[in-house]
Amino acid sequence: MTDPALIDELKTLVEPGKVLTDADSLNTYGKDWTKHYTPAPTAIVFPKSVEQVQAIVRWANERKVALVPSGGRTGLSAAAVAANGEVVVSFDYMNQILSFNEMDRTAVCQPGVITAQLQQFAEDKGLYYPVDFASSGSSQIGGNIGTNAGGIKVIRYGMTRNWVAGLKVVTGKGDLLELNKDLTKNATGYDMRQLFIGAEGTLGFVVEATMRLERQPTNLTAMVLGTPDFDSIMPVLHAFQDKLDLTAFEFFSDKCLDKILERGDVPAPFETRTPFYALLEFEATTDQRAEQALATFEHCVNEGWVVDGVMSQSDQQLQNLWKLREYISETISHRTPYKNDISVTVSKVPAFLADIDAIVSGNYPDFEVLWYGHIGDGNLHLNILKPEALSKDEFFDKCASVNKWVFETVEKYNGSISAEHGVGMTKRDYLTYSRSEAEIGYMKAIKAAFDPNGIMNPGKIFAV
Ligand code: 2HG
Ligand code: ZN
Repeated sequence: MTDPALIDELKTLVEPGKVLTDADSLNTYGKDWTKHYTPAPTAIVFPKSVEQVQAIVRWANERKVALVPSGGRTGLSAAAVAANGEVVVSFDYMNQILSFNEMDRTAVCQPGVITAQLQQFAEDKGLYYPVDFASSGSSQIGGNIGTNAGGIKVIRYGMTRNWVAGLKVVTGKGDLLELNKDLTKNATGYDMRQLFIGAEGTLGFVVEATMRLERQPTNLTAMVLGTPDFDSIMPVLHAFQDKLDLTAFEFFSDKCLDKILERGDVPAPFETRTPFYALLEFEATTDQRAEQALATFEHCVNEGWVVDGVMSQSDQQLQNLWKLREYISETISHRTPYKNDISVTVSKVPAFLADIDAIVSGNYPDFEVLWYGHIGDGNLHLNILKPEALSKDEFFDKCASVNKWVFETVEKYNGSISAEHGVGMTKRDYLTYSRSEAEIGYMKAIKAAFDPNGIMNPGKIFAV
């Protein structure tokens, strides 16, 4: 616990009322969507300027106080959880888009800008911010940068990393650095901007980010296709990629569709039920593109890879098809599922999924296993729902062995134990399945260079 006397010092660094210590605030700001940890921060501080962030970090260095950055708290790896008396630094009041450069197509954002706010801003300017996911209405740009957030459009646009033109950061030592100066071409040695992206606040805090914007896509059109088995999905991906520039290629199992339909507010894509579904999206810029998509669909049916399908004819239909995929995580969240967010190269996906599925269902036939994710990127979300008969503790005990099998398989296939949700606390003990001891040694040395006192989000990515 941080000495309460120090909190009075902290109060002098920000505006009046911008340090909270009441139980409600500690509980709210001390956790993210992982829900497995008990939040226990000492205080929440709300800086309003770069200078205030710098003052907080310098003070924390002097007093050896651990700081945890807090954005929209939608993370799924406990990177923004404060469970050890830390001071949480919330960017809720640094939430402005400061400027826009039409020629460069960039917007300078404070870290607390909500993802959807930037998406709307871009749209108002006739442009597009392409990083998108179900939590874009609450997640913040600073958090997206901290975790290198991915989402549903990565197959076309890449991860958050691709959209950061420049960063201002306050390092763990309290220095203010301006990284890359928004340049497209810059060959002056180490690109430290990229180091801070995905660092989960362990090197310093992002205090300003210049985000690139893109031309708006035209006439986005989605198809949902029912496949007779899992192995048919990859040939479908291949067939469509041969003909079209896809903006998304997702999948979900029939069990996921069951959960969505049980909600009662999302229509079924079509009557036929199949074991798996692919959801793809493309720009139907010309009639020819839509015809190509239909011809590819017919080809997939003739090959036996697709049983039934539907193509959106309006914006409303496009949105309804997306709900089938985007609502899954939220729909099952009340069951506190065991989760994994894993990836391999696309060519390895079928064997990889089959291996994991066989191990889990072979050992625990009573587990309800839900598969979905960004399969066009090789990124699978494995969710397991707790059987009624097991208590939460019994369930999570059994899941500890699932973790081991899953990560051993990830290692065997040269994959990642965290494709897009980050390492945080939930994956830190498994990092060696994806990163060599030597690599981790260099990572720790980098952390020590930027944060010699170990005050920046300690216990995240690596144990302290
Ligand atoms: C998604 O793709 C999110 O829906 C959440 O990354 C995945 O809840 C999950 O497992
Ligand atoms: Zn995802």
